[in-house]
Amino acid sequence: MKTPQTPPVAIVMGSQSDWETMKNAADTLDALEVDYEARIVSAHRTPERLYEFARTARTEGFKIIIAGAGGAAHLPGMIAALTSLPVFGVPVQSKALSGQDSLLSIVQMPAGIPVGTLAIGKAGAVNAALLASAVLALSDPELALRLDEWRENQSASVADYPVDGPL
Ligand code: RP5
Repeated sequence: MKTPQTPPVAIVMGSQSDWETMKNAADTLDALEVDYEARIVSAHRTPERLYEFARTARTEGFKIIIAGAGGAAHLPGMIAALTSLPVFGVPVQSKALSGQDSLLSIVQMPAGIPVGTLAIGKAGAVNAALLASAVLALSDPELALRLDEWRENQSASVADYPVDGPL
């Protein structure tokens, strides 16, 4: 059953160590005034938590799941296997392989269970939040306006000409 307190977006990550990356998704949602809940759910270390979260996500009231993980990054795919909610995967930059392992683990889903996969690291986390907001904005005109404003501000922040020296 949908509870009014449940935010539309769940940000889940495989480890506390992923938060430095996934906080960029949270900060972007904050800027767009989109509510979210952030949780640590490890496919490997807390598989029962993963099952419980993914199986109940829709009835809890979540609409979109942003899932970040690194290395053998099964989290986004396993969540997508257990719920038909949209899942956006963020490959966290790993130490051993700089996130190439995370990217390939998340992006190469077999046909039938989609994970919308973003770029490795901060860019992916920010864009996952923007994409989630764009989907929610389909049925939220005020959010659509905030998203347009966010883009206008981004455009305005880009200088016309490069300058020498540090920024
Ligand atoms: C993955 O293993 C996590 O998503 C994290 O990116 C990676 C390393 O986790 P820690 O060893 O830092 O907890 O499951």
